Amino acid sequence: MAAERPLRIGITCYPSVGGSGILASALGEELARRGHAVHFISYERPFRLSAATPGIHFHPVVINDYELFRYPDYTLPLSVRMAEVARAHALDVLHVHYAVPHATAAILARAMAGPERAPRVVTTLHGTDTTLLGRDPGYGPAIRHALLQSDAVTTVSGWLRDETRRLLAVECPIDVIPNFFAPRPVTRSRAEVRAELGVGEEPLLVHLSNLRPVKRFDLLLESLARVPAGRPWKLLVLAGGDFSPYAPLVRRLGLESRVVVRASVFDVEDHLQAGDLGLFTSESESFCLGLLEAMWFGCPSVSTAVGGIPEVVEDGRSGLLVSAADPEPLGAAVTSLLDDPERRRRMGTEARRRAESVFSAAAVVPGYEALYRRVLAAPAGPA
Ligand code: GMT
Repeated sequence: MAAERPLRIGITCYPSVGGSGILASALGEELARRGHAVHFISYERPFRLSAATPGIHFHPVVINDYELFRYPDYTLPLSVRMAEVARAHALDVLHVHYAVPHATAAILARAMAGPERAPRVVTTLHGTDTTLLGRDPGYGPAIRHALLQSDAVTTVSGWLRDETRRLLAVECPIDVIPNFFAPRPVTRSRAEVRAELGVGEEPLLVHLSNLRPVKRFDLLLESLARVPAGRPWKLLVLAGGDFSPYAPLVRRLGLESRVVVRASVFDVEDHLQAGDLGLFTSESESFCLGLLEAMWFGCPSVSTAVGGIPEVVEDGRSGLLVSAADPEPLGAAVTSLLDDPERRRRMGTEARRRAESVFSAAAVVPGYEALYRRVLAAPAGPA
């Protein structure tokens, strides 16, 4: 059988710190490694995108801040750039991550590219594009239209698929393709990183997120305050957002000597290998990429059983899920794993095994390639 031809794929995502941009960058790199040509289109080069991977191209979107507009517009310049890149590089597929405004821009770009050069549009929903913006009457109808006009729609969990159907009433097929993580090699030893963090033999809890209110970092701190005094532990926070609003609570709970914060860390792998236990207390989460990143480094986790998290963690095997947003049971779950290093290690091994077998590039990226080939084989237009 003849080998399938490499594809030309456009990817649009948010370039700044955030799970959807991290996932899109990793996907682009993996697709390029598999021989496809990958064209990123965004207002900045995504921060996690390696400069070294051959086959990756970056096309910046230039935004003019015209005085006559009260609010600067990104959607139209983005759609124009998408159409230019689609024509110039004969894109097969335009894969947009996070619906707003990327999916709407892609639908417009597809129309502008013209019938000969129109790429197929694949939209991947990541979370608040459905759960927050999908409910907003100022956005919901535009998101729904863009989804119905996409050649394919994917979500990062079954939970998000169901929420999308419920909130946006879209009847089109939705494929669930989970997130994956492809860790880069570490550059320092675990011992070096722990020494740099001021951590000795005590268990190191890790939390990584943008610290937005949905992450309920306040609940996380309150839960740790319930761990009985005398247990040795520290918490490493890899903050992709502003930590300062939480500093007063850290002080009030007397946790100053326990909490180590590192902001906008690029060598996330170096830091994750230093951890022993992940802690995530979000009130909503379509997937929780940070939790998966910790699993890759053998960290079991304690987390709230919300959204797509139960699809990532098997309760009692690779971590502990707590159904109530309540510091008592969360603190008790943390304490139980602090007190039982053997169980923690067993669960950590299981977390790593699950990450490798279910959420690795090798397990997930072929699903995207198959989806691209499927939409290319089908007549153009909505699924
Ligand atoms: O939707 C958001 O809140 C932003 C988004 C992002 O860009 O980080 O986070 C979502 O996408 C991530 C990557 O797929 C998921 O891991 C997060 O769970 C999800 N966030 C929420 O659902 C709150």
